[in-house]
Amino acid sequence: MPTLDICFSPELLPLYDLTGRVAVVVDILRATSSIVTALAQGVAHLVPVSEVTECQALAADGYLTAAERDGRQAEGVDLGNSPFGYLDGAVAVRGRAVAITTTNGTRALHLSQAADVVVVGAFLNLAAVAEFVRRQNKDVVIVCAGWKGKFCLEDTLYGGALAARLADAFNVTGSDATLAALDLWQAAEPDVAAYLLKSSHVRRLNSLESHKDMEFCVRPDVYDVVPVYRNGRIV
Ligand code: 3SL
Repeated sequence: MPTLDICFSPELLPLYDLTGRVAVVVDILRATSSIVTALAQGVAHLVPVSEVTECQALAADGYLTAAERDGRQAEGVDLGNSPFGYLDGAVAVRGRAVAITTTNGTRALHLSQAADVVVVGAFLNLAAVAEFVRRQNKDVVIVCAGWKGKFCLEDTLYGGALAARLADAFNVTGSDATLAALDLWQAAEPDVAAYLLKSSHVRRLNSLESHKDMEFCVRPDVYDVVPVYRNGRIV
């Protein structure tokens, strides 16, 4: 039986061997939720980059630009990091390619490239990712983006939710990280939004008046897209 493990922060990735494994990269608030929403709304592909300047430079190649730092949209770009940027119609996104940089999510994607397959996970596509991972029949590491290298509740909750969905087909009891995430998930459901009110990221987003983003990002199974990060692109 393949194993499912959870890496609580990109800082811990050197302790994990991703070779031959599937990495499910998650940044519930909000990078991976926004990426899933973008592709579900018809974005052609996304290119995750490290720096805001790199992102801005790609505008010359026809890219829409999406950049966030400390929860706010960076200067001189088309979009921030809210999933509603892809939904509210203010920017026409269908068919466009998007260059994106965020504080933690795009970094976690870059650091996970040693995996055989890198998948973008969110509550929004939980069932679709679970189904995709099942079909791969490989060991899985869920890579939590965290916040500036630190543990965060919302990504860990997602890890617990995905582990619970895959518990019949994967060994989810082999690591304390997965066991802890499963316990956390049990403590939080069914009202994940209420549970997350105490989290530091939700307090941070609320101070930026982005509460509706959190309520949207914890909705399960809204989209059936499974974004895969390969050769520098998320498709
Ligand atoms: O860190 C990230 O990648 C972002 O998702 C953070 S925020 O939700 O935009 O504040």
